[in-house]
Amino acid sequence: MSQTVAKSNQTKRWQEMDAAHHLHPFTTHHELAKKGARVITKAKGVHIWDSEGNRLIDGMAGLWCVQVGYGREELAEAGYKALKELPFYNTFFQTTHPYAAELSAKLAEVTPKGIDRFFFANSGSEGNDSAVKIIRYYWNLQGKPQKKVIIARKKAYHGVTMASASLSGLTSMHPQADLPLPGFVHIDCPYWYGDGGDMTPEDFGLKIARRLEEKILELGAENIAAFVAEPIQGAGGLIIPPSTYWPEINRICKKYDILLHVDEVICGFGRTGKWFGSDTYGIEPDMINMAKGLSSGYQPIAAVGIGGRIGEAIFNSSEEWSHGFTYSGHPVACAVALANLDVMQKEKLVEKAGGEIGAYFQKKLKELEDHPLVGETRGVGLIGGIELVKDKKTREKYPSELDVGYRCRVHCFDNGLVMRAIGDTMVLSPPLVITKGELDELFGLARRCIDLIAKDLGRS
Ligand code: PXG
Repeated sequence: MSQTVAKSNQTKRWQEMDAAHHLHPFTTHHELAKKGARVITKAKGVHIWDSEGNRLIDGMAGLWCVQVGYGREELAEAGYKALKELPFYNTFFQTTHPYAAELSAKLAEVTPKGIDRFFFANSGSEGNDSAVKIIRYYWNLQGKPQKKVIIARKKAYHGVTMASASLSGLTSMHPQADLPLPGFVHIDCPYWYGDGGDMTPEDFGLKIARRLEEKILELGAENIAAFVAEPIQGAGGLIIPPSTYWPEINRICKKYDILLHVDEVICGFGRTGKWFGSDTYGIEPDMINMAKGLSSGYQPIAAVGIGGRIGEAIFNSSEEWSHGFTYSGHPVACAVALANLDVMQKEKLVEKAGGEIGAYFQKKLKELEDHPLVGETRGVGLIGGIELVKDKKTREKYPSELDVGYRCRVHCFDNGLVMRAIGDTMVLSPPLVITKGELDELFGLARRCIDLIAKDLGRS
């Protein structure tokens, strides 16, 4: 497969150092060593450049995170200022600093109703791991220590630490580390295009939501601690829930007194056209996890937001809560996150994603459905998926050995577009600052690359 052909000696040197010494996330290393990694050296607005000077439009906002676009002076300056004033201090043992205090208060303003206290971590995975500990602690404080089982979903992605990977329902992540841990179970997810057959999306949404009720009844509500889910499943294939799904999940969690932990790592901070996916879908979370868009990826920071009943339980407990990271609420990360939220509010980026720009993105996405290879497009706000299929009528997929999505992604890279492939679903999640003109560029390239893979498959 093609990759940047190293022309310059500098690129070659970086590739050699990297191949010799760098263990990459989610990578088959012997393949990468043969090809040489693409070296990304700079970024501005919605574009990135590699070390050979090739410019690409970043349809994935990095890894679903650069909401405000690259190269924002406001964020850089906020980070620099904090680095000079208070490069580090911790938030353990009864200390705080202005950045963590102000960011907590800011988050209480923008997060869904009822979420009003925040624990800081450094990654989405750490956030979810912390959430699992909070869930266990909450039920222990309630005198219900038997409420332990956590129900999550197939195709869910919640991160890679031991508990977060156990929550994840992408089964290929499990065997290398003997996961999931005991006490984590997975139910079906609302993937209508793949699994819905002849059902309407609404009927299918209800049927799949009721899998939660079935699992609760099977295991006993007295044993179930929480249900954990992303509003839209991201890394599992951009699975958009039918409109009936979340209201039914709300109902079931309340009826059986199950905590609802919503993983907003991708959907948070405007991605779906409102501040949080929970706002878009009317989800009533007891707890949320956020990362990525919180700092637009400029600094590693995550936050677990907790609602009233969990907050009260922990705050009113007479014992110390035994959890926290050295860098929980790191001043530089908090300062950059604050500047990021400020830009988002001043430039009304959430309103844009939920308004004209989001609508334009969705229109351009939908237009791809006329392509012979495109079975379905699906999206909301500034997130979208394009599922490539062998047969539009029957929804039959190509055999996985053909690597259709991956090959399409290679065409994208070679033609100046970053578009993620999840199986044969191509995914777009661009910076929220993207303009209509840039969306035209993005979708023009996307169509060209789908044409190229169609040609490879003899479909044009
Ligand atoms: N929850 C969700 C919903 C995520 O999407 C995490 C938790 C974990 O966050 P950290 O910061 O620990 O990576 C994520 C991360 C992909 C891809 O290939 C997706 C993520 C990360 C890396 C790659 O789509 N999501």
